[in-house]
Amino acid sequence: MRLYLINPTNPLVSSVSAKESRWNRYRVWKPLSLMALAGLTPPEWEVLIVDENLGVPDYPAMPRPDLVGITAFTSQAPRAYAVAACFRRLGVPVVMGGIHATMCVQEVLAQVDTVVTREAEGIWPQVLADARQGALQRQYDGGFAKLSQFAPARHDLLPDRYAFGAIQTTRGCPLNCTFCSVTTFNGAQYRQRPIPDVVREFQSIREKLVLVVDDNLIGTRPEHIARAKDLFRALAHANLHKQWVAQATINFADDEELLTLAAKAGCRGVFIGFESPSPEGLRELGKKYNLLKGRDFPASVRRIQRHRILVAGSFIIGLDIDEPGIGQRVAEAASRYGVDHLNALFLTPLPGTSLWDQMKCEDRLALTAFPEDWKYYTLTFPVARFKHLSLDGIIQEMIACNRHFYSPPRLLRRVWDSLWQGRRPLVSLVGNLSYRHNSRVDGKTYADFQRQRHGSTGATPVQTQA
Ligand code: B12
Ligand code: SF4
Repeated sequence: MRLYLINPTNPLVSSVSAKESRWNRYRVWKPLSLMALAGLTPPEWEVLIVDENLGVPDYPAMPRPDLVGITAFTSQAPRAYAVAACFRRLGVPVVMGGIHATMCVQEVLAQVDTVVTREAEGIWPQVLADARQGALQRQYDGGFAKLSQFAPARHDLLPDRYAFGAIQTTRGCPLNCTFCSVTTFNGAQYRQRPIPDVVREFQSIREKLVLVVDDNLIGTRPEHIARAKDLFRALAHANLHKQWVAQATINFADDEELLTLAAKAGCRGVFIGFESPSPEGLRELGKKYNLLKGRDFPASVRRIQRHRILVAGSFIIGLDIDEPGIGQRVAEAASRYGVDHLNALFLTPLPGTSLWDQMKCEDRLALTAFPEDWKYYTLTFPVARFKHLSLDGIIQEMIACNRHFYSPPRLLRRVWDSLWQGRRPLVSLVGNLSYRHNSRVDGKTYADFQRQRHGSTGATPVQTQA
């Protein structure tokens, strides 16, 4: 039995396409969902993982599979449907799972033979058994998996062309921020994998650099932090010689011992969601952790950096309280906090979030020609109607934000600080140049976007020169 597992590309997310530039090797991340599915697949199946970010194959010319499994974030849905149609024309049954299939079941059912909602661990062997018998059902639900029953992901199945390996150690988040899908998708309960399993799987990863995909590696409660410390001790003890980056909330900075252990275990960078420069913005987004009394973001960032861990800060532009000038304010806040990289994104209603429910109810979704328009739901296009910012206005704010933060003097200043403080100046330089390059590409992309979507509205052409 032959199984193809496919990660569809989104041509609009050019920054993750390996072919566009050599640097993109550092931004093409492994599709861990498919590696996890492969790990759950019994040996009688011959498995091939196709990551279209590495190139799109000529499917009809390949040996005919018995089953195709497709994963998709919402922004990948249109391409996922094109791939599904291609295989269905060949008479091959197609199963789709992952976040978009879970949030938009009816839409996906119209495009594929079978939909698997939520996590696959508890149901995938059953789906495969049914497929073997030619008795696939239309819909399965995997529920929330017991992480102690995780099969290790198949790290051997993808080619050697990624800079980063990938691993997951926890699932779920209790915080339920309005714009985020994680609490609905993976549940409010924070579930952790047994530490020996994580260490073993880490050992099986070829790459020296690893992305820990957990939404919040250290969790929120004292027992979560204690477990994170145990995990870091175990990773350091295993002497893996890996360097890794992870996502965490700002409470990562609150515990000196945690930081010391993380650095010893190989942590070299964290992505932290600061989201908004103002408390009103944080309240609007339900970002409770950032609102805790006495929170001092510059001091928190410095504490993390003292352990030679880089901080990438994420902010969202387009909140109901955001007015003209927000782009500059975000860039100034990010500079004041002292983050090494800034990742500014448009407020985007994604299906399954409370933001989606609110905006849909208020008739504020601007791009609704679904499924085609899903390709714009990448957080890098404005897809909604914003309270105080027009479409042109918010694009100009985004450009102003990146232009300010990644201006040559500020960029050099950050690299100099990194050098002076004995951190990682080269990584800082490369990261900053690559973000700057990307924001300039985005400028051109916005111009195309405006022309295509709103050309008839007389939109002002955007200024792309940094
Ligand atoms: C790692 C990650 C990335 C990596 C992607 C790596 C990759 N190629 O997969 C990078 C950094 C590139 C990325 C980019 C983006 N991401 Co992202 N990302 C994640 C993150 C943190 C973890 C995903 C992961 O690897 N999980 C581990 C695996 C094992 O779990 P899984 O993917 O859920 O798969 C399980 C099930 O879903 C199911 N399953 C999945 N696929 C399939 C297929 C079949 C056939 C079956 C049966 C089952 C099945 O089985 C798996 C095992 O249980 C999630 C958060 C989350 N908790 O999901 C956000 C998340 C998926 N990302 C999100 C977003 C919005 C994006 C971006 C659009 C925006 C951005 N700037 O971040 C871009 C999109 C890029 C694009 N190509 O269009 C949203 C998606 C919401 C949505 N409705 O689409 C999430 C949920 C975060 C959030 N805050 O809401 N992301
Ligand atoms: S944004 Fe982060 S903290 Fe908020 S719900 Fe999502 S994963 Fe949890």
